[in-house]
Amino acid sequence: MSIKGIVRTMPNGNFDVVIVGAGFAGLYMLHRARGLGMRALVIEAADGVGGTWYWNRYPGARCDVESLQYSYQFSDALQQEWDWTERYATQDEILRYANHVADRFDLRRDIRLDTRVTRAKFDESAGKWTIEADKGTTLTATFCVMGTGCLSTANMPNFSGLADYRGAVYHTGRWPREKVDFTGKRVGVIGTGSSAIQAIPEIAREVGHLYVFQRTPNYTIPANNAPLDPALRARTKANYATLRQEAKELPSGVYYEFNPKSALEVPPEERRRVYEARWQDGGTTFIAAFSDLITNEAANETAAEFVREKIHAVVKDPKTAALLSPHNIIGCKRLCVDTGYWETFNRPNVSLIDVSTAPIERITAKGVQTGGSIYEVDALVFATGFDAMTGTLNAIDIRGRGGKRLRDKWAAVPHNYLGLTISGFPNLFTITGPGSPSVFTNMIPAIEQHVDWIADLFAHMRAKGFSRIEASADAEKKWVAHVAEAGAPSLRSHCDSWYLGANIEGKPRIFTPYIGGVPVYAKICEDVAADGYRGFELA
Ligand code: NA7
Repeated sequence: MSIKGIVRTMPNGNFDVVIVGAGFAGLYMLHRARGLGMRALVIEAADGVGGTWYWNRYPGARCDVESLQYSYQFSDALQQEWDWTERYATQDEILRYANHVADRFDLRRDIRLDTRVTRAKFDESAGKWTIEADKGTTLTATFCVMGTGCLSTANMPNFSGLADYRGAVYHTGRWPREKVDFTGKRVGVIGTGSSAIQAIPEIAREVGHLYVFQRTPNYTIPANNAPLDPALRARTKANYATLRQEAKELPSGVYYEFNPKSALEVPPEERRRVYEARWQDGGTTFIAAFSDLITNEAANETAAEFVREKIHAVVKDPKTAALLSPHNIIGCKRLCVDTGYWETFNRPNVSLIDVSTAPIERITAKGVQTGGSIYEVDALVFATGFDAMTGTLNAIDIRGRGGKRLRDKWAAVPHNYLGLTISGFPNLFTITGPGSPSVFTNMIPAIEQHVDWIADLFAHMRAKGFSRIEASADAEKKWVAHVAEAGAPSLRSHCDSWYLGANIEGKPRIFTPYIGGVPVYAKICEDVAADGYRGFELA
């Protein structure tokens, strides 16, 4: 019998903790809960572990954090034995890593795959959560931990006529397991976000013709990806403890070199030299070229202009180069990292279609209609992003005290305390939830910090004989105000991106992640715990 089979035969039942999602958050939470001797179960919608890296299998998918940093640090044996092969790991390699972790720590026997959680309801009299999933699964648990990820609910624009389209339809965030063969086909990619920017160069190499439907041009920095230098890998492994600690002391939680100077305090030649060096080095470190790129519009414009010049230098057709050139804040939307993106637009089999002024009107049986033309395509790739950070939690019918629905509570603002808990929803935890640094840092260490905090809390509750914890309304109110206050100085909180929910029609525009920096945030969490879990009611 397969391991999956064994898990599937587990009866419905009562657990100390039910964890939703078997991505990096769910896997580590299970490991820690088990270490505390808790009866724990992970429920996962996919038929494999890996979360984001299970779903985002589109061509060219890679992490934009360097592989030596994008990994767990809770087990030194694990970080010593695993060998990343490239500077930026591919989706495939990261998924293999997640599977390795699941095997190495014998996690699979407590993971129920192929099961989607639909409801979670807090029963006040029993002090337990009832978690319902498809296939008739009903579980009860003292604690419910959501490890549902920040970018896991695909955004599928509701274009009229889509149902009539006769070609194949894909979403980058729901890519099929089997290889999609685009050889010689006419393919349309909708979107020019991070996923599209990674996928477009790969797809262009295969297709007969590629149409890229661009609504907003985006900034991207070359990855300069390469096989990992074995000497660097060995050095990093030898110094992992120090390097990980250094990363934790940086606002982004990622160790790259920060320049404390303002972009405006140095002469233009010096500025250009710094940008060029960062450009050559590659990756998101570009945005740390000067200290004020994300707080001062004039400083930001110097970086934006540098990238626009690069686009014009690479893209041969000046009209296409102009169309590809963004004029918004660089770093407002998450800075993309690419391999050969701008160069792809020099290919004769690639056309850039501007849908900024003439939006996509409809999808016809044969293709995409915009600006009075129909672009006939055999396949359509939606690289249209996600209902980020709150979308997946809101898609589950989560009910707290008094039957209050989370979706209703979050209708205007995703109220939370520390991005980890929600007042009115006792014993419920959101790993890398809204109001925490999550997407502004390195996700795996951010996950570990949350899981460790939750596990320490479980241990504390057991030691003190508590079985229930809830954030107070007052602590929650203050935290939401603090998140907004921390976000205010950043240019990011004033421009359109999925950080604000601006990509989803009708979604309230709230700058959702906590941008006060990793060390500040970690210290707050530590202090809250040290202070007897300040802001919480324990019973
Ligand atoms: P993103 O960054 O949200 O990008 C989605 C893209 O899809 C973006 O270019 C959108 O244009 C475009 N889009 C969305 N809806 C439409 C419609 N209706 N018409 C035309 N174009 C549309 O998602 P990604 O998956 O690329 O990346 C998400 C994160 O994953 C990324 O930031 C990394 O952290 C990893 P818009 O800009 O809204 O005009």
